Formats: sequence, C-alpha cells, structure tokens
Amino acid sequence: MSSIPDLAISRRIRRTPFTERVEKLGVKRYSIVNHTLLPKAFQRSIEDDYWHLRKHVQLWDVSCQRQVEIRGPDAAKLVQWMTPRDLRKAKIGQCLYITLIDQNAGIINDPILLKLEEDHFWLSIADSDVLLWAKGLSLGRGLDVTVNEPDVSPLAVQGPKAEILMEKVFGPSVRKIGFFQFDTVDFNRNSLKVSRSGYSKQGGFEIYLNKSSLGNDLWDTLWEAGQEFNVAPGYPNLVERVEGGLLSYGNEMTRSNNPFECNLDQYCCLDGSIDYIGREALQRISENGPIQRIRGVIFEGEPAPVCASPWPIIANGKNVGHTTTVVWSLQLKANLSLAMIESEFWDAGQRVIVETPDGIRRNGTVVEFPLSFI
Ligand code: THG
Repeated sequence: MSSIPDLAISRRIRRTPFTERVEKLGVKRYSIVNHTLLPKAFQRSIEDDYWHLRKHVQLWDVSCQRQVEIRGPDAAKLVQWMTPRDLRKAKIGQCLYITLIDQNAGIINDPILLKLEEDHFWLSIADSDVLLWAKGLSLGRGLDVTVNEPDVSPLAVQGPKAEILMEKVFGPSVRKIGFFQFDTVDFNRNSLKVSRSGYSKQGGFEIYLNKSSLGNDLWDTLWEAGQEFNVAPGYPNLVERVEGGLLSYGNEMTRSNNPFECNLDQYCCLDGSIDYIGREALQRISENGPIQRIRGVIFEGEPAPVCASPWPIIANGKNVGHTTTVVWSLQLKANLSLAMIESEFWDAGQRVIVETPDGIRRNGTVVEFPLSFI
C-alpha cells in the first residue's frame, strides 16, 4: 500500500480567519475549495464525528464558501441573467438555492443566493471561480455593477443543539430566523449576517463573519459557550450529506451536467417569462427529457475502498452510468452511492452491478433520490 501523499501549502492556498483555532484543535486533513482550506477530519473518526453531529453541535470552518458580491443598479438584472431560477419574488432576507448555468445549460456552480438589498446580493458559492464569470459577464454586457469578493467567511454551527448555542451567544432573536432566511446579529459591536442554513440535514446556522480579525474571538466565544452542549470541531460530513441527499459541485455535477440531470428541475423557470443565459438550451433539454439523472445506488459487500474516481455501473451487461460519491452508510450499514444513471435504468428497484476498483463486481439496487426512507 502506498501512503497518501501530503499537500505542499503555498500562498495560493488561502488560510481562513478560523485556521489558527482549527489547527489548535488538531485538524488532521484538509480539502481545498475555492483555493481555500476546508477541514475534513479532526482527531476522532469520521464515524464518531457523524454521530456527534446528529446529537450535539459542531463548529465548521466553511470560509471556503466564498461570497461573490454583486452590487449596483444592474445587480438584480445580472443575478437573474446568471440563473434559471425565477427571482422575481425573492425577498430581502431570503436565501435561495440556485444553479448558475452557461449557454449550453452546463452547471457553472450551485450557490446559495442571499438577497441583502434590492441592489445587493451575495452568491455563497461552491467550488468554481464564479467571481471571474460574473466579472466577465458584467463587463461584456456593460452592466452598472461592482463584482467583488468581500472579507466574509462563513462559520457553520450545525447539529440539534445549534439553536440553543446560538441563542446563548446572540440572544433569542436567532430563534425567529426561518429556514433559508437570514438576519443581522451583533457581535463585539459588529453586525453579522446569520442564516438558518448549512450543508447538513441536522439543522443549524451559518454566521457570515465580515471582519477576518474577529475570527479567533468569534470561534472562542462559540467554543466556550458551547462547552455545556458538548461542542466539537466539525466539517461537512460526507456520509451525512449523502444520506441527506445534498449534492456537491465537482462530484454530482460539473459543467457537463445540466440542472435536470441533478434533479434540480424545481429551480428552473421554463415558461419563457424571464431571460437568462442558457434558457434556449435548457428548454430544448426539457422537451426531450434528460438522458441521465442522479440516483442512489445501494450495493452489497464490505465497505468499498475510499476513492474519488467514478466507478462503472452496469446493467444488462452494458455500462449505464457511474458513481459520483460513495460512502458506507451508517444508517443502512451498506455501501451507498450517488450515481449518474441513464434514463432506461434509473427507476427505483433496477438491479445493477457496481464495479469497485478492487476488481470486485458488486450487486446493487437503484433507489430514489433523495432517499426518503432514512
Ligand atoms: N451554505 C452556504 N453556502 C454554500 C453551501 C452551504 N455554498 C456551497 C454549497 N453549500 C452550495 N450547495 C448547497 C446544496 C444544498 C443546500 C445548500 C447548499 C441545501 N439544500 C436543502 C435541501 O436540498 O434540502 C434546501 C434547499 C432549498 O430549500 O432550496 O441546504 O451549505 N452559505
């Protein structure tokens, strides 16, 4: 067995306002998202962190969810041009899950949009360079907007005890923040945006720290207040998010996928009443129906090896798709994969074979997505 190579860290890989604290707490592994460090393991096993997340509360340094700020008289126009989701009824204080697509309806990113003012938005992005895309579009179209990446770093507070911890630190007003809404709270005489959102299904908040120099203070305040709630450092948990049906850009979707293939139909306005990049392509795909979709596949055998490359999915002796993310589900006690599967084979109950890189062919079954039975 060869060992896992480590990563040479240079200035191109950005640290965050919370990196010092995360390192003090023994971060063991990083990923890199938007050129920024994202913790992916601490001292405990990923399984222990999973059960802890479902029972207690965790602090996640998700500063890599960079904000692309779009501001100015044409801001609303530019944001609507970038997404097939109908934003006409979006309200200030609302978070909206959207896709950004190109002229072929290929997905550029799947951010959360925060509407701060009628002419002021943040795109809280997944892993691709939306800043450059938005700057290019605004220049090319001569729009009256500024496009920037502000000094804003989200810290997620996730888990069933997130609400009680947030209330202790910021007061009872945080309880009133609805799912996918945000409000402003005070921290050390600074106002911070706080949304009820996060990349888990366990509930929680995200605090958008808008002054890097306050990173240690914010972390320490939550950490100390959280002791009585068994707070721990955490990170977006792969097993929890796959069981919960959350998609990941770069894994379940890339620029070669359209929103239908990722089951994001409900976020696409197709009636021609709004204008956006890729509309004709999206309408065309919608008429014929997508040729493949993301589904779940449960398959037998020992936990499959950890490997990020796609594995073939076979039915009737031919290749009908590939895995996108594979985990050992702690609820099902079985291998659970998200997979892109061709239309004739994507119905729940379809028997398939997953070819894992150890050369073993494992029997599997297609299941609906998101999984409603766990
Ligand atoms: N929080 C913030 N920014 C982010 C993420 C986040 N940017 C990158 C990435 N995550 C964006 N992707 C997602 C994907 C799914 C969800 C959030 C961000 C999500 N979906 C819910 C669901 O599918 O059940 C709700 C969707 C809805 O109601 O519209 O939470 O996590 N700040």
